[in-house]
Amino acid sequence: EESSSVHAIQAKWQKYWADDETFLAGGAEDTRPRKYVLAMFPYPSGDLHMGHAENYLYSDIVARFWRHRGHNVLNPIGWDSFGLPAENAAIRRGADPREWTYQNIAQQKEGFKSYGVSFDWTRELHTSDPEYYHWNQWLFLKLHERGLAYRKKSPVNWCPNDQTVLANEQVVDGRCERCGAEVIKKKLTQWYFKITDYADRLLDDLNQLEGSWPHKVLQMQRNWIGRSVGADVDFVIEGRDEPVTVFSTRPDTLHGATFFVVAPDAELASELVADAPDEVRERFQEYLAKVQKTTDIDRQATDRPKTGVFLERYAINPVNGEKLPIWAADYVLADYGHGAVMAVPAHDQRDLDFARAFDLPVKVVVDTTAPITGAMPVIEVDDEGVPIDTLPSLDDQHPSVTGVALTGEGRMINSGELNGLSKRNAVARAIEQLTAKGTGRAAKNYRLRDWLISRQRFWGTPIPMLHAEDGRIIPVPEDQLPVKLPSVEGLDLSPKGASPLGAAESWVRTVDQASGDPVLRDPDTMDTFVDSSWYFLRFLSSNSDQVAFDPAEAARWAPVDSYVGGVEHAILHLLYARFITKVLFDMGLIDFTEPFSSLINQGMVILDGAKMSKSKGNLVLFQEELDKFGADALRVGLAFAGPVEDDKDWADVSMTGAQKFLARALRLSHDVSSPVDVLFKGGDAALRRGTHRLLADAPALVEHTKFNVLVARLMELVNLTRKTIDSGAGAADPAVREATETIAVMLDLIAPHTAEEMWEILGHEPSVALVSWRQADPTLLVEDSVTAVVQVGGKVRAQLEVPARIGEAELEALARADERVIRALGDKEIVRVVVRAPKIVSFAVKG
Ligand code: ANZ
Repeated sequence: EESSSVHAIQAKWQKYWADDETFLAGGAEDTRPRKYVLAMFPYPSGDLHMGHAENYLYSDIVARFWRHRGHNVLNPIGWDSFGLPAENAAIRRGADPREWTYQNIAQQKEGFKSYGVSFDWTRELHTSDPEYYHWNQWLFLKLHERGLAYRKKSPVNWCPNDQTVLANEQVVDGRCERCGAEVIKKKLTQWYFKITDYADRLLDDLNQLEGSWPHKVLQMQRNWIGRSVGADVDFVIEGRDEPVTVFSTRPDTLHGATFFVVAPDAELASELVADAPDEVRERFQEYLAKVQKTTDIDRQATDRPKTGVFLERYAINPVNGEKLPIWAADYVLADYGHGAVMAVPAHDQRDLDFARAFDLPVKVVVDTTAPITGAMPVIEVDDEGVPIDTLPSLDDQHPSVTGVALTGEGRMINSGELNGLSKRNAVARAIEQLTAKGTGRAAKNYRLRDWLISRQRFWGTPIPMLHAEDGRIIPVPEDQLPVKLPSVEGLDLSPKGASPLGAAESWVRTVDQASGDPVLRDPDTMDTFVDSSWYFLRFLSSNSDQVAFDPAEAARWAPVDSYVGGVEHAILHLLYARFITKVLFDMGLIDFTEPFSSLINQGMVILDGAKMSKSKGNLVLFQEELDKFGADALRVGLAFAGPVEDDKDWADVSMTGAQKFLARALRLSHDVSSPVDVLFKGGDAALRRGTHRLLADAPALVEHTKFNVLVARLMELVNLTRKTIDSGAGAADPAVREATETIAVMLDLIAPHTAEEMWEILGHEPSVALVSWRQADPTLLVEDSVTAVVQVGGKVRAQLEVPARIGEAELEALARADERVIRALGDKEIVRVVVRAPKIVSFAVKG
């Protein structure tokens, strides 16, 4: 019976909110301060799950909070609805990916509505609608105009299972992020976005976010961008016209270079062995074949025995003319730096391992035992005044003996003019010398690669480019956008290594309007991370067919004030969105350079300590929990389950506890018997203090995302209110109404249906969601109160609730002001006052 009334209350208020349009964001004329609250939009993979329940609860709490604080709040929702799962499901069933996608969207939409999320539904978007992907294509053309979208042939990550390329960011531990298949390298011509042009800004602007984004996420982004600072050094190669450049973070160690290594799979390696003796060439080819089957992860593993082939060629060290043997070895990667290194085994562990494996010389050029602080070392002497050799000697530490490279600070030796300099000064000096001689220059290098955006799949945004027979590539004119996806009818979507769109003859074959030439459409679709890189701006103008977004609206609402989502997006999505934001800034369309001012990462909902999954059969189903306990109990259960960023074990969550709490809160509103316009003055002091302490603390609790603490505090206040009703003061005490109204207004963040119902029962008009939070009365915020006893002529006349830390004078003043004390004193003469704060005030009287 209770459950059916919970569902009736739910339905009643959900209908009210929809009819009333309670959660629509105010327009340009709304003068309240604005807040843009956003949860990462969902992928329509099926029903909502418990992860969604958590994610959208948190953003909803924040959105509701700012409405109560007098803000005009935007909290929109849409679907990230292109992508592989829809396509794979369509292939399995021989259906249209559209059907699966939009059916799931409808289902999830119902889920959100029955969960009581305060979305502005008028801005709903789906990235798979032509009205949306039109603007992906526009964005592509803009990037192309600015030289930021380009095609190149290079080795790409290829998922043999999904038969499509993957961005670097989508390869996790050498495997496809989606399906887990081992990723291989394939040489293909593909479209790229030039994110590397923005590497410095993407890195440096992270400082703006310090304190507002989780530290871990900032660090992951920094590592991903991976800026190294050092020098490019040119080496002449014997018998080759052009010098070869290497990148080094340690140009100070140039005198310690004893050999030279090229990546076996770099073109340079094949070129260098082209004229080598047959035997060398064969050995190299054999090695190369092996290397091509090795993942980059394995190649970088430090514990792997070093392998390589001597190419019987030599490089000349630009600082001393020494001949360095050139090796091909797989610990050097083809696509980092210049694909070749100067090897300094004394000071680089990888080079040292290699030198020891192949018996190559090791030359120390930094004395790491030398002090670098400038202070003279203290030399201990024995009884005869002979120095005790306490400092470690360089001989004992020689890397060829210890096998440990000397990577620490020290002073330069065996390095000509650099001798005596500290490592840091030597780096700067070496770069000056190289620059002066024209054999090198300061250089930076990044781990970040350009963003590969072509995908050989159907269910995505068509790339708006045309290919002429003569090889010209022609952008589709803006006024001909969107290039819509063709019907799926007659197309074979199964992975074949080429885009299924290529087979849609009547779609692929078209005519270039300008020249009248027959042309072919680019058959690839865009990585769906393009869709999500700017969607937060589309919400601001989601119904416009004239612009991607209105810059005036962006100026009003963006950047997003609070962004809520999973830490699994710490790199990919957030990096791409930051990049596109900077491009739009450079285009003059927005006036900010970071899209998300603050970021909240939620933990996972787990069961019995394990991640929930269909295959493990340990799923807690959102819809089942919702049907059984109701939206509010589910929301309370989740909010109370622990700190936002922690994983929450559903086995530890008491849903019946959540239900009971809500029933107790609701019952309070039924019991309140004071009139709706009663003044909140007087009444039970302890309850008033409880209410005002919560009023004082709650804003900071929400702003610091301590939602679980807020629930606990609400539970406390519900109990205290009940206790007050039961203990004499009764339901007519204005303090009881004050507490119950406060509970209703705050409970709206967590349990909005119950809150609306309470508010109505208490005699108010809906919606409680738009009621401002009251200020706490500072006089009621005294902490740790104790009871002080006031005696007059040896008799207890009054008991006072006072702060534990009250002073003697203040306590005496309070006692003298108390009506009961005034009455007891009458017109007697006070002969002596004894005050023992905070416990006793005793008046000795005469007459
Ligand atoms: C000489 C040297 C001496 C180096 C020394 C280091 C220490 P990070 O910090 O990751 O940027 N390197 C350059 N290109 C490479 C490639 N394609 N594959 C593998 N290693 C490569 O590393 C930069 C250092 O990694 C460079 O500095 C180079 O080795 C190596 F005591 O140059 B160094």
